[in-house]
Amino acid sequence: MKRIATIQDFSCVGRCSLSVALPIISAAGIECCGVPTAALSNHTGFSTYYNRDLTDDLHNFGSKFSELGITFDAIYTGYIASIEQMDFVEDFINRFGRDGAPVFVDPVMGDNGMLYSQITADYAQKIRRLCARADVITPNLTEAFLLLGEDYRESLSDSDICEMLKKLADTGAGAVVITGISKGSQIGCSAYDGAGFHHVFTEKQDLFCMGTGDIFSSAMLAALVREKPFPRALDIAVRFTEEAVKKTAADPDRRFYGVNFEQALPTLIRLMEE
Ligand code: PXL
Repeated sequence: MKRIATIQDFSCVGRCSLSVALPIISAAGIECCGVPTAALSNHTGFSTYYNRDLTDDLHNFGSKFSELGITFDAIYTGYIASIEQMDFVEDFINRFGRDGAPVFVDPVMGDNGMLYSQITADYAQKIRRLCARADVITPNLTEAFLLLGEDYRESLSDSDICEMLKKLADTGAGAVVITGISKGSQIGCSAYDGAGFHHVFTEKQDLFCMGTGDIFSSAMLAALVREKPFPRALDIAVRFTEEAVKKTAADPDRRFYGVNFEQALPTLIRLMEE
């Protein structure tokens, strides 16, 4: 069984980061070790939250992994709580990634043209370095513009998107997936894997959901670790995210802060076995 480490925060309430990566990657049949960058009462999209930064603890986790000789088949990073932690993450990849272990970076910084609370311009600058050494990066449109140092725009042609993908790949990442692209009544992602472009779109649901990016990235990376070909991994992630959003839309008690991905896990398991 493959074992991966995912480095991101644990938010008790508001499905995101570790609380979605762990169940999704486990359901995909991969051992998932969550390395928490911070512990939050709830994610930062709420009007208030408590945030305990775990930078010092991260160094202690690392020392124990070294002592125990623990290594991982892949490393996946999400929300990193501070710029200082970025150095830890780079060091973690060098020390604990097995030979050839792929590195997946979801450069979590914002959505809908806005930065999440606590994310600064310096943060965007620093995460570029991490993206440059990644095998796959999965920014949403907002994050893709931040990585390129360009102003956020919404109306983009297919060739604009392809140009963005190429520019991001030129900065060093092996493959680039831009998520959350809207095209009329469709929503989906576009990607460049060094060999060619891929576009996977589906019918948009009439619902705004937070946390779809974390669900998409976890499913995509799990599919790649399960050695699905790149276009198939994209397709699995889009189908799973679509199903989770549909389940959320059908839930009369839904909350603004998360997607009912739990109800879509049977679909993910089926897609992984096909
Ligand atoms: O889903 C992205 C995310 C992850 N982690 C934390 C967040 C957010 C988005 O708001 O606040 C703590």
